[in-house]
Amino acid sequence: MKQLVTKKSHDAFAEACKYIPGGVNSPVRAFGPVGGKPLFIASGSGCKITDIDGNSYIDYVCSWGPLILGHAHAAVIEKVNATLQKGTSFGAPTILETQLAKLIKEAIPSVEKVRMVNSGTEATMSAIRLARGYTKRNLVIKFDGCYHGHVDGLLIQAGSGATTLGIPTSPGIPQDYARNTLTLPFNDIDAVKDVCNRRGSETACIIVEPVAGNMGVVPPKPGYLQGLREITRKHGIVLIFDEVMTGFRVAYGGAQTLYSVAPDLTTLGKIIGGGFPVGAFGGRAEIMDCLAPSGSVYQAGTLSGNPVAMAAGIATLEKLKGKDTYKTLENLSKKLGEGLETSARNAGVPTCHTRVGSMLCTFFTDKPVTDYATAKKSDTQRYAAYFRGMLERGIYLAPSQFEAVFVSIAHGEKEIEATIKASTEVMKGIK
Ligand code: HOZ
Repeated sequence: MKQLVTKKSHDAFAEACKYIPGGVNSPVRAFGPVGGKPLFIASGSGCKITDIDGNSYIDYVCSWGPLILGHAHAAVIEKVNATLQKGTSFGAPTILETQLAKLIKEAIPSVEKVRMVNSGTEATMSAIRLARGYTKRNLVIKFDGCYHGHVDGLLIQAGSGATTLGIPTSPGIPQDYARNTLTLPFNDIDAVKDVCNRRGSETACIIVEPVAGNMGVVPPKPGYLQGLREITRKHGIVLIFDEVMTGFRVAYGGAQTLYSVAPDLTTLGKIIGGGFPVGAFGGRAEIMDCLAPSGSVYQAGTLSGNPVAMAAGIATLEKLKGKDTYKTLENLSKKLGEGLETSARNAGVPTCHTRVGSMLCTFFTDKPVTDYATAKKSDTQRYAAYFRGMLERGIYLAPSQFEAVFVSIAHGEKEIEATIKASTEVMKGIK
């Protein structure tokens, strides 16, 4: 293990802090909860990233999920380059938008029509407005620890950075917004039944990450998603699956095909942009057609459906469609998950390991993690020590206990083995 020299990153961070709040453009990146300072990245190739001091790491953040093909994949770069030469934005339709929409519809049968936006946050915000417009109801039900972007009405008991930084409900959200959001424990179907029996007729939508990925990775209990489908159908509530993280990740058709539950609306992002800023929301045509200009629910965007981003998304999905992609991802991820679990067990460190496809998590707790309350029992100091030990050995994990490990098809057996070896060493030193 060589001593990490990160002086250039530290200097760059000090400079960034002069101009950017907290020195970063998204809070979890600041490394606050794991100690130390963020690394500034110079380049990425395959499953590796290199910082501006020249240190190279096996990357399991993968830009927080989008880079399922790895960094700078040749097919993506080639299509993006070709598209760039023809212009970067027109604010008018291009054929690329329809091509990506068609690929999404083919992959996710519940999506009959889809609208492109610029981020996952925009997708959930728009899907909720649409659900409200469609049902003419106001109430939204979400689940503790699920994160749906930084939308006002959804930043209540939210996961991801909000949990990492201990901000359960952000200041700046008017009481009037918060009043229209009910939060319930994830994986507790009786709680949903109970609330819907009392307030179902006021409820516009239930929004859920079908596999929670922003309080660490928490899979749905068997029958939970089916239960949500039955309750929402009974009460005329729009069921929204937030598949920004899981879409094209846990299966080509997302969590909804993996668990065979069709929501009314789906939000997407990350992978469908191939590393560019993209989001999308889609679903039943009857609901989607309520959007302007076919309907009266307003939603718009100058850069929505941007040709360069569409090109990256198309190249990524085309590649993912290839034979055995998800089998390869599953095998690599299984090996990694089992190896990490063994490393903890052999060192006597109490941990709970979760995995759905190529999304994994090591929670530093001895109890099973099934929801936000149990996820929050994790020892974040131990995670921080683990994170730092792994980083020193060239493994780049998310700088927060409450995020996922993402495996890409660019990771190979060699990197998985190196990661397990590093984990074995680090776990031995965890107090
Ligand atoms: N919301 C992302 C994690 N779930 C963080 C995005 C970022 O910092 O880039």
